Amino acid sequence: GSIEEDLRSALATGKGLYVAYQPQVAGRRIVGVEALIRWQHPERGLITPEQFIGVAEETGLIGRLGEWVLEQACLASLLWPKIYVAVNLSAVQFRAADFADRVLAIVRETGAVPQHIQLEITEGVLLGEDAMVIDALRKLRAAGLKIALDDFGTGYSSLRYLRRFEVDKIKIDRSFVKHLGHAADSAAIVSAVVNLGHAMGLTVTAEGVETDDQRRFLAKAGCNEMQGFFFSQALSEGDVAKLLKSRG
Ligand code: G
Ligand code: G
Ligand code: MN
Ligand code: NA
Repeated sequence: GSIEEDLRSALATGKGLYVAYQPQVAGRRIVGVEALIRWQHPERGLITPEQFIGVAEETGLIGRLGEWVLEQACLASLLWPKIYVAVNLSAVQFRAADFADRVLAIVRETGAVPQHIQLEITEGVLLGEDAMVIDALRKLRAAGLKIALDDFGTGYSSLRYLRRFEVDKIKIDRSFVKHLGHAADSAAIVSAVVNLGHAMGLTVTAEGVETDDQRRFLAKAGCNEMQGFFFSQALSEGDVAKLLKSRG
């Protein structure tokens, strides 16, 4: 069938879709995980989110898909009371008038601690700067959820959004981290973003950390949290539990 048909039935049956969790660390401690959706397609094999999130957005399936991921993440967070679980949100999800209420209902129904749930949004969510989005973010934060600006620095008005919207954290896009050590401008940008984030009282996370050199630079620059293949790939729920246990 088409991706759309197959996604529809995967959502209806719950077969093939699952969530992997990539650790985020502060120093040696695991402080959180990012929920990343995976789809083991019956014929096509493992399909990446890039291949089906867009389809889900175009076909209106993203609402259900997003709520399913959030529910899984909230349930998983109950197993790991010392860390937070971050969930990616599509800009399309925000356009539903009752978006914040639906998120809060899922958090309540699962029994998740709101302070342990982070929502990762991109500039796409903030485009247009409409009052509805501002209200939704305010409502979610008032309930205790944390908001992270994902892929920070890749949009064309990152700084403007930082001033306009209340967020808790910025995630420096992995494209900047990737060039640390090769391009002096990346080092300057990363240092400046860390300082800017701190001046605004935000937590600063770096994504895509793959080498110890990158980790050392980021630590020296004062980056609060890091995520990337240097620490861990995205793991199954069971493997996260094992890792947390082995690390105390
Ligand atoms: O997991 P990584 O492998 O391939 O993810 C690729 C992209 O898909 C990233 O930009 C990530 O933010 C996005 N993504 C992963 N899981 C989800 C999800 O549950 N919802 C949305 N909207 N995007 C996701
Ligand atoms: O856009 P977002 O930040 O949500 O993207 C998450 C994506 O980044 C996932 O596809 C995940 O697999 C990928 N990712 C996580 N760590 C690394 C890394 O160290 N290097 C690279 N290249 N990608 C990573
Ligand atoms: Mn993300
Ligand atoms: Na990102």
